Amino acid sequence: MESKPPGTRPRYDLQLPPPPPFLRRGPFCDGAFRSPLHEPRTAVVIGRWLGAALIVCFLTGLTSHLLQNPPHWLAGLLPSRPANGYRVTQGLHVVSGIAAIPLAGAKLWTVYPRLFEWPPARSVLHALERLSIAVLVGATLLELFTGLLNTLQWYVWPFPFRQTHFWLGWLAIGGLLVHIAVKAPLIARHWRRRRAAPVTGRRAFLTSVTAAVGVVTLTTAGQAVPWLRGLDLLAPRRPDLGPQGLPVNRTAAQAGTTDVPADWRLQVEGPEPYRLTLAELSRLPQHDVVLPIACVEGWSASARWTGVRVADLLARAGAPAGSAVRVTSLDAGPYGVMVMPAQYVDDPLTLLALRVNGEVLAPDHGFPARIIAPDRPGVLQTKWVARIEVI
Ligand SMILES: Nc1nc2c(c(=O)[nH]1)N[C@H]1C(S)=C(S)[C@@H](COP(=O)(O)O)O[C@H]1N2
Ligand SMILES: [Mo]
Repeated sequence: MESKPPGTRPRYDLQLPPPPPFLRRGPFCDGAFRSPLHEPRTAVVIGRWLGAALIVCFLTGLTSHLLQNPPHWLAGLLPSRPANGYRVTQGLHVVSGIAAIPLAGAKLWTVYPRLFEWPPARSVLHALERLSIAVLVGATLLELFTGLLNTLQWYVWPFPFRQTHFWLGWLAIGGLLVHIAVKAPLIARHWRRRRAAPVTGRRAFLTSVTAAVGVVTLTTAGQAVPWLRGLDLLAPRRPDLGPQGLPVNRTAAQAGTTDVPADWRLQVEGPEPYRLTLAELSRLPQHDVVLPIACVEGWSASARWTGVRVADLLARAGAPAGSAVRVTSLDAGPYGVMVMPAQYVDDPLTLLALRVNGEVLAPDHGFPARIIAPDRPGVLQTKWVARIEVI
């Protein structure tokens, strides 16, 4: 048994000299941390789960960022299939991010006595290592916190969410990789259960952490995973609640688009520009597609959309094949203008939708016309479309 009787300082892999007498109180006193679970095998087991969750979260977040704001060289290479690709990566992003919250709590609890390690730094290298952990912990906690609040659309900070979340993600993953590299020998030593010393309570602790992860995952994943919908108790959205059985992110009232001007025309700008009334649009060949809206805020929901193919609208404007478009909404807000690269324009699933689930679009879903395209973030599924320009 390596488990120590209460009353001793946690030892980990090194023997620490005690702090000076005047500091030996609170967390610095002998035996301040009584649980035998502040030990490396527990830290390694939870660290593996947490590391996996953070890596999945980072990669899917990067995917989301690149899809929403592709750099110039990438824009033309993004695939428009599989049609629900973004739904899957964004669902994984939010599920792994939420699962990481209890894991991060458990991991920090396991290792936090080391915060009071004495001396605070034994060498320049050791000081750097501790600094990298400060970056890792700070960036990860802020990242998880801002991400969770974003699913609630609750922006309590003065900085822009997306850029902050993006750069914090890089800091966190950088800190994580440095941490794994530095701890590699320790991790290797405690990787296998066979070689780990038994510690009282470890199994119960790990079971509790697994249960906590299971509960937060099962009660929130339903915002994106259809067959978990019934358990969706803690997520801010139910994907089947909202006008026409579909959630709304920004309502027509918020966007100031409740009253569509009586002289609304879809304006198509290209070599042969033209304008169409809603009645004229509805007389063009209509197509039905089943596509999800997958919001960057974590929820997704599928619907049956009916409307005109964007490719047909462009052909009518004499646009050459392989044209990209700029779509402008009646909404003057930040998502009122959207650029769509050619591969989405050409995809027969990409519609200027006039109807959803068999009904004329509700104002909140973009009446009179909205874009719906495969494998794109919800934020680019522009509602209240006024103009489509070939670029
Ligand atoms: N013009 C405009 N279109 C928009 C938005 C917006 O704010 N303005 N919000 C987008 C976001 S973030 C999402 S997730 C989807 C949601 O579509 P829905 O409200 O019809 O479900 O619409 C998108 N289209
Ligand atoms: Mo969204």
